[in-house]
This record gives sequence, C-alpha cells and structure tokens, in this order.
Amino acid sequence: MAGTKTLTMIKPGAVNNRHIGAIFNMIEEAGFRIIAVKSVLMSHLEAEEFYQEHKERPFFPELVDFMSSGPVVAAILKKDNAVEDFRSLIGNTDPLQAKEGTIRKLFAESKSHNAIHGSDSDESADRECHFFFSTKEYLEKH
Ligand code: 3AN
Repeated sequence: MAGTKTLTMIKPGAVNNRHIGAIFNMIEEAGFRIIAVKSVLMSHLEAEEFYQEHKERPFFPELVDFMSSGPVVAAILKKDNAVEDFRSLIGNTDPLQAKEGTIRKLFAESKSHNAIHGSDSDESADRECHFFFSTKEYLEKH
C-alpha cells in the first residue's frame, strides 16, 4: 500500500522570490495537510548529505551550492498516495517540460533552480522526514 507521507522543500530561489505563500496555498488546495514545517539554512555538508544519491552526477556541485545558498522551507505533507500525487502536483524536473498548472511550471526558473523538491519514493520520504524533523516535531500516526 502506498504511503501517506512525503517531504517537500521550497528551494532558495522560490523563497527569495516570495513564493512560499502561493506554493503552500496550492499544496493545501490539492488536498495535502501540512503536518510539520520549518525554515532551514543547510550547510554545504548537509546539502551533500541530503542529495547523497546524486553525488556522482555532473550537476551535483551546482545542486549543493544552490541548496545551501539560502534558506529552504521544509515540510512534511500528509495525503493518501502522497509521494506520487505530490510529484504530479510539482511536475517535471525541467520546467520547460512540466505540465501547465504544476508548481514547477509556475514558479521554477530552470531545471537546476526548480522551485521545489518532492520525495521520489516512500523510502526516501522516511529518510528525508527524519533528516529535517525529530519525531517530537511530528507524529507518525498524525
Ligand atoms: P526531481 O527533483 O525532479 O526528483 P532529481 O531527483 O533527478 O529530480 O534531481 C534532484 C535535483 O537535482 C532536481 N530537483 C534539480 O534541482 C537538480 N537536477 C536534476 N537534473 C539536473 C540537471 N540535468 N541539471 C541541473 N540540475 C539538475
């Protein structure tokens, strides 16, 4: 059975461009409940750890620089089929290929500065929720 939890980050570009409110509004309108939220300025090392699965990719240094360049807004979202439904809501990694009405189509500046993160599997969601939040900050049964 698909999980009910996913982890999102509004990325530094979208935070700097004042899109936090509009993006959270779209997330709630799409039926997700925001059960935990915080603003975090990741160190270079923390950004490397978060994106460890991409460490061999050519874009990794640029990704880590960007993600540690300013605060992100991290949140845990709840909904049935959370991971898949949230990836539909955010759209393709590349905003030029993202469908109309998706968050990345509306707010991404480029493939590397693409406004928002969404976990890619239930296993990633678990790992990423624990990366940003202690279990005191959200209830698993919530
Ligand atoms: P997604 O976030 O859509 O699941 P991933 O997991 O393949 O995409 O990549 C993680 C992040 O790395 C993306 N959100 C994007 O910021 C960046 N990225 C991915 N592919 C590229 C690329 N070809 N060039 C620059 N940045 C990229």
